[in-house]
Amino acid sequence: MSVNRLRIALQKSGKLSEGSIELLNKCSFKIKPAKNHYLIQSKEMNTDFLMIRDDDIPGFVDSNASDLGIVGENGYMEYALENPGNDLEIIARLQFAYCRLSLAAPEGSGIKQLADYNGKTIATSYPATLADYLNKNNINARIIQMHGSVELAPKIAVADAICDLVSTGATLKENGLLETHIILESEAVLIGRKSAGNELKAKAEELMFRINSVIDAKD
Ligand code: PRT
Ligand code: ZN
Repeated sequence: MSVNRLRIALQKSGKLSEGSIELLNKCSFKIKPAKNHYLIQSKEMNTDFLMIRDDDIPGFVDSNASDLGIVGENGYMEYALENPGNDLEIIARLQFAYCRLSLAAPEGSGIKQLADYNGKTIATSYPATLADYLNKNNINARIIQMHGSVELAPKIAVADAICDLVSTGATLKENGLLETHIILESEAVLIGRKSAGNELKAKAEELMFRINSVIDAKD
């Protein structure tokens, strides 16, 4: 077999994709995304970029369908908690796509302190991360998983409160929700496998050398 190509999974389109592509293009990769292209090949470091949904990135890397991936720390954390014994590690924090995973409750609901969440129902797209936080803080609440529009859950009486990603806070405000507790601070991270062999580890280091030069130039 010829020398293995380096496989890097990126979000195809969404809040991580632009930042990921911009960062890598500053590292000379020349990625030009196109609508139906799920594979983008680059001569630079003989790389295959796999353009997929962000939710699929941790699983791709963990199961060796990709060598590296760029994902939100929140997505990595959810996967890691859902899959104990996984082989993933964070190789580097990439300083973009900053956000936080927070608990928020409707204005006037009376939910302010963490203890106020006892006995309540909380809607979230991050059930494992929320359950872990609630357990560690001895809070007993029911968790409802939603894959989108989490901020609408209290309005339609599906939940008393939510746990969702926040960036500017505008979405919470528009929906009459008050942020009460930050569960996780997140940014884009480069992930890989702990058990990766020496050849792959060396490639990841070379990539990090390039990425760090870009990040350092920005600071
Ligand atoms: O299609 P695919 O599954 O790939 O994308 P997606 O829709 O699941 O994810 P996407 O693109 O919305 O987010 C990808 C990642 O970007 C997240 O996992 C975070 O790591 C990061 N990120 C950074 C954010 C935000 N900022 C963000 N503001 N992800 C989501 N939001 C949403 C949030 O859910 C809420 O609806 O934006 C809204 C809040 O924003 P503000 O500015 O109103 O507070
Ligand atoms: Zn997603």
